[in-house]
Amino acid sequence: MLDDKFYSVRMRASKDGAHEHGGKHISGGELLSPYSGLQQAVNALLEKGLTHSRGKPEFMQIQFELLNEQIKRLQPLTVQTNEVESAEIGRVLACRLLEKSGVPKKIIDKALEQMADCSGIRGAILIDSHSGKRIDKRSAKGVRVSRMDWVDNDFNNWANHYQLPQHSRLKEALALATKVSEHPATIAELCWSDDPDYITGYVASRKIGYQRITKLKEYGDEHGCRIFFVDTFHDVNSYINYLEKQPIFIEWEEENDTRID
Ligand code: PML
Ligand code: MG
Repeated sequence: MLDDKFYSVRMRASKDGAHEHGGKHISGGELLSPYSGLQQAVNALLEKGLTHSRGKPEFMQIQFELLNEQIKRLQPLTVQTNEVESAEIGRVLACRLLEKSGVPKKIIDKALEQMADCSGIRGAILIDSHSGKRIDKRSAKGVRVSRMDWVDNDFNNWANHYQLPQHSRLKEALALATKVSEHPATIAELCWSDDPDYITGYVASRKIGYQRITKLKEYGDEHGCRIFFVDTFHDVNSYINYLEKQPIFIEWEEENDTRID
């Protein structure tokens, strides 16, 4: 690449006021771009925020910022798709996969009980996998995982290779999950979308990879979920700093793919 300096480009959109004034979250987006690509990056995020199934935004912020941190390059997590017939079966499977990743059953139950109070949170909530308590102290904001990207062409080759959909949604979710699971404090992540027209979610961890579950809620439901189960043996502040600040590029090359099917 000719440009060696990269910028983090971020967007957030809401309606009925800005997020910090209680507005409804509509859309968010993250990109990494060289200076020469900033216009295209800003346009892509503008388009994303303007055409969202959660509604028409009345507030939008797009910002870019030069990165001083070294960008880390990661291979995507391995992906499996689990077809399920109902959201109920999907959630039972999600719990099994979380247990398999090392989260105790009683902690999963406790986290899911807290989900009801967490509706409307736009970032992730962090749950201590020893006590089941929320530890991020970020109230309605949650923790926004930022500064990660995956070049479209590289993602499309990867998706072609594994016969997976070439959706930006899958690209963005897998980039985020790969970044999150790379940190040793992450035991597992559970996520489903807050978009009413998208019902596939996933459980991800280093142990089991990125396990898509085709139904985790009903169509029309605008309640999303993003929980990180955290090993609090690690320092929580430096973990949050990694999630928010460490720039990550996902890269995939067929010849370096270590996946065993
Ligand atoms: C989101 O849209 O906010 C999350 C989508 C998660 C699932 C993506 C997929 O694997 O299809
Ligand atoms: Mg969404």
